[in-house]
Parts: sequence; structure tokens; C-alpha cells
Amino acid sequence: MNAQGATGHLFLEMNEGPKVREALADGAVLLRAFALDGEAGLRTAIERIGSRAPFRHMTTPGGYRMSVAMTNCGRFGWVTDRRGYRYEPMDPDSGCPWPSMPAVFLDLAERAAREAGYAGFVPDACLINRYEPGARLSLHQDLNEEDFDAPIVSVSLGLPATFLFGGEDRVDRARRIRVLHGDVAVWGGPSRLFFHGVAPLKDGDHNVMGRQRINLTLRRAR
Ligand code: MD3
Ligand code: FE
Repeated sequence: MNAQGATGHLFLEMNEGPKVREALADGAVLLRAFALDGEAGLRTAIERIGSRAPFRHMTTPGGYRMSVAMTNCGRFGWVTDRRGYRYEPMDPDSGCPWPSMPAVFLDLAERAAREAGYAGFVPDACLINRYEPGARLSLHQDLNEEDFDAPIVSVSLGLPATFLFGGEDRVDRARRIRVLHGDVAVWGGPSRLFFHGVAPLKDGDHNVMGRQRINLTLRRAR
């Protein structure tokens, strides 16, 4: 959490308090520290999900192992393997349905979406990404959902990360946005199909999450 730099200066990256909003783009809002109240409940829920549907490094259709470890909860889970990217009602590793969506996830997603102007958001899928130092997500669009009118709500926990946030074309210059423990981003409207990714995670030790970052993306898959 606090890092002692090479110069000996103390630098801190901490959230100041609840509910500071920043417009990221048309339709996209960053709610700083929005998930800080209740983050212990989120962590308990993530532990339960990880015990039933363990985090795993999936394979891309091109045959690469993803550096981000993933699991899911809700009626559908996002998966990738040699056959492609898609949502599945069952965990392919266990053959069982994904763990149910915790009420604390549903409630947080609905409140954040409402705050960003998307009232009535009811996610049916939550992809949970776990980043260890060095893990990254290259620039992509989220295209596997049926209804692009529904926003995506993203919740950051643990080590700080840098979102890469481009435009509607892959070549559009990406902005870098630092996200911290408890920050929530809502992507909808014109920004819903924008290219985005996550820069390689810098090493560190977060006071409650340790040497990792966890990102929840709450989605309407069907
Ligand atoms: C911008 N996850 O799982 S969430 C993903 O931090 C994913 O793990 C990242 O991208 C993470 O697909 C980034 C931020 C995000 C999510 C959806 C978006 C940014 C977006 C949809 C449109 C535009
Ligand atoms: Fe994405």
C-alpha cells in the first residue's frame, strides 16, 4: 500500500473517501471509492466463489495462456478456449453451474449503474479477473454480450492498475487511467464498445488484498 521509493520519498496511493465521480467519455463514468463501504463483504463473496469455481488461466482461441486468472458467478460465465470466446451456463472445469451471483454484487452493480445514468441494471454474469504482478489484458472490445444497450460495471480491488481506454477503432490513441481499490467504472452508451485493456500490473502489497488485483465485471450476457 505505501511504497518507499528509491529516493526515500513516501508516496501513497489511497482513496480519499466515498463517491467522487469523473466522466471518462460519453457514457462512461468513474466512481472513485464507490465500493469501499462493503468491500469486506465483496471479499468474502469472492472467496466463496473461488472455493467453488477456482481461478484458472484460460486459453485464447489462438492458443495463448492468459496471464489473468479468471472465474465467474451468475447465470452465465465468460470462457475462452481453442473453440472461441463465449458465455456458458456451466463451469467447463467442473461441469456444474457457476456459483450464484451474491446479493452484494447485484446491489453494488445496480447502485453504480444508476449513479452513472443507467437505472434498472440487472447483471446476469460476473467475470472475476485476478491479476498477479506482471499480468495484463491486451486491448480488446467486449462483444460477447447480446444486448449492447446494457452497461458494464467494473469494480477494482487490491493493487492499483492502469486501464488503457481507447476509442471505437483499435488504432485510436488509448488514455491511461489509474484505478485503485474500491473504484467502480461504468461503461455504457457510446463507450460500451470502446477498446480497452489493462497495463502489466506493478508489484506491490495491498493492505487487505496482498500481492494481487481483483476486478469484477458485472454484465448482462443474455
Ligand atoms: C471500456 N476487464 O474483463 S474492466 C474484461 O480490469 C476487462 O479486468 C478489465 O476488460 C479489468 O473484459 C477492465 C474495464 C472495462 C470493462 C468494460 C469496458 C472497460 C470497458 C467496455 C467498454 C469500454
Ligand atoms: Fe473487457
